[in-house]
Amino acid sequence: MLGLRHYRSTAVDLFQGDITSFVCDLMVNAANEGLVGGGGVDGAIHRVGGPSIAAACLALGHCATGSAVLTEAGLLPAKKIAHAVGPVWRGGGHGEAAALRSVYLSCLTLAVEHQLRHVALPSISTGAFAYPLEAAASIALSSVREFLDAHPSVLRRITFVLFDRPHYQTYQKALFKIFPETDED
Ligand code: AR6
Repeated sequence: MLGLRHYRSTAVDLFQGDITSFVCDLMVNAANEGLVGGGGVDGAIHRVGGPSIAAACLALGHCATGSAVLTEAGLLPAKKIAHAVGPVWRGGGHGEAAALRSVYLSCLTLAVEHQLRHVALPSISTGAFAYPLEAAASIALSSVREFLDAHPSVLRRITFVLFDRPHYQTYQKALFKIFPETDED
């Protein structure tokens, strides 16, 4: 299958489409520090998920760049939502790469802590936050690999849900580079 790898007993795969209709345990949102909702994935998640998600975000109030917080999933086809705050691209010299790695690791850590075994993630920071796509895809997939090296056999599936063809193709290249072949251990 195109866009699928097995690594340390976890499937890592790619899907092109709208994350709000993707059935999973943990759905990741690309949020902002104020958790106030916005455009892109965030707008779609709040629109489809209904007002209980905004109420839960309001109660939490804030999430630092590079980390993620959990809320209920409202009407979305997931058990929980992780509101993940990626970095705004400011030229690359302001810790953007470290923050992007950290936000992916935070989401996966929350998944393990809450026994959410199928995680769906968007391409964090590559929309309104303007992170260059190729570099972001490489960090996304290498963070997943790093996480699976440290936590083998816990998560069942990690799916990147990419909205458009250029994102899908760029993530596919990164997937094949970072996971050169399926490991059937
Ligand atoms: N499903 C999957 N991917 C999507 C969807 C969707 N429904 N909609 C957009 N994308 P962005 P960021 C893609 O801007 O860069 C918000 O206003 C989109 O094409 O959603 O992290 C927040 O409130 C792009 O590839 O997130 C923050 O203020 C990717 O998702 C800010 O934007 C990320 O684009 C966060 O910016």
